[in-house]
Amino acid sequence: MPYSGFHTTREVRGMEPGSRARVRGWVYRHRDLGRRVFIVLRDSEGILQLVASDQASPREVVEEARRATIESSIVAEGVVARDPRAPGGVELRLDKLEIVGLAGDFPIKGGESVDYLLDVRHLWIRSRRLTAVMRIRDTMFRAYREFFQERGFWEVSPPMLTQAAVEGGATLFEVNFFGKKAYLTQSAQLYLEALIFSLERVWTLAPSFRAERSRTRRHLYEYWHLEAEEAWAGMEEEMRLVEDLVAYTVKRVLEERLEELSLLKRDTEKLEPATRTPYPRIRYEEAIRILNRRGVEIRYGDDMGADEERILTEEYETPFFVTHFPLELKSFYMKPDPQNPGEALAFDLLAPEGVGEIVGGSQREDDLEALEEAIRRRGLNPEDYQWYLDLRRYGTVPHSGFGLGVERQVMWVAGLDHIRDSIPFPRFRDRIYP
Ligand code: NSS
Repeated sequence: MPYSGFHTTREVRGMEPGSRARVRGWVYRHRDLGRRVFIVLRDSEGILQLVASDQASPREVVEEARRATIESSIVAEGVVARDPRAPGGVELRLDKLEIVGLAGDFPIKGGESVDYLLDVRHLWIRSRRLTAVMRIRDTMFRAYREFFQERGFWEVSPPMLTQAAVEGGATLFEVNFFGKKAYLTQSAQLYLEALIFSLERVWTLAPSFRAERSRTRRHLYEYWHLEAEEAWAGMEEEMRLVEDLVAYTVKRVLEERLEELSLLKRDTEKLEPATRTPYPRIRYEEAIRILNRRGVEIRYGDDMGADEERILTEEYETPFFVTHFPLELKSFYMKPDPQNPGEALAFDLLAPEGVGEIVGGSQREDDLEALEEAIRRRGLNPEDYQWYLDLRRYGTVPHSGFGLGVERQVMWVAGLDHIRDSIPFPRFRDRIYP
């Protein structure tokens, strides 16, 4: 049989009984009842029951169906019939079947441990659960791109190999670059800042790398980072951009990926409120007061970790901003609030349901001397940042930007309890395989 001119399982489920259909895919389930063999076929669009029976199918088709092991690839042809017991209420009664790739004993049978499933990630990636997440992820990528195109942003491509830290030295991955030290990028921000002086509004979607010290349910060592930077924008404008972006992408997923969300048993009513803006805004000092009221021992000036964020998220049904952090908690490039110079014009966006921070953004320090001073105060070497300081030497402008952790957003939208399943091949400290 040729491998073109096929129907997807989804198309077949919509066809009239009695129509002829040709399908191709992989054996997802297999049941041999002697005179009848049931195969549930999986393709990128879903599943479909195939039946080969002594009564209705040629003998060699029944035999071939019997031989088709789990995860064998097959092509098949037959007549569409309704059957309330079949998944989706439709089955295909076969008169042709060819095994294309006969599978050996498949190493995943159900009930395996998380660690084992990470070892065989290259096979587990075929699971319906991960397929649903990957489709949601794709919808978000499309939505990001459409959003920024509609808003008049230019998409740019910063380097992954860099020469200085953006987000502090502690999480830098070092690379031997022909005998010189280089690093894997933590953020494209400094390069995006260089690009706003011509393009004004830029964005990118690229990997970032963080040698995180602790293993948590929301940290990856390699993640996808959506970042945007705008000339002539202050913190307020930037927060409006961020909430519009997040609301837009959630809306798109709710419109286009309901089947996948349902397969993942995601309660979509909990996502619905996030499609409406504006999101609540609280200042850092207010967040500290809320936490104290909830019995958390945290003082003004302390950093909020995952535990504190989780408690805060219980106060809101939508994502919400925490703003005006103490300057010393934040990165060197953030602009102090002129009204209150001990606080940064910075914001985090926290996702509800315990997820916590998905976006970090700020207005940038645009004054040359203040920026040099901030670099020094953090024990960084201004020599490493000369090109970045040049951006303040030649036509500096007020500007703001942010970074969104794509996997954090996928984790929240898809309702995953761990970040590992929001990316096809997660990188962890103790494993870079597969
Ligand atoms: O460190 S951030 O908070 N901010 C920046 O990197 C800025 N330079 C971005 C910018 O303004 N252009 O990281 C931004 C987001 C953060 O809110 C998380 O959602 C995500 O990046 N992030 C991560 N996701 C997964 N794993 C790890 N390790 C991780 N680190 C940050």
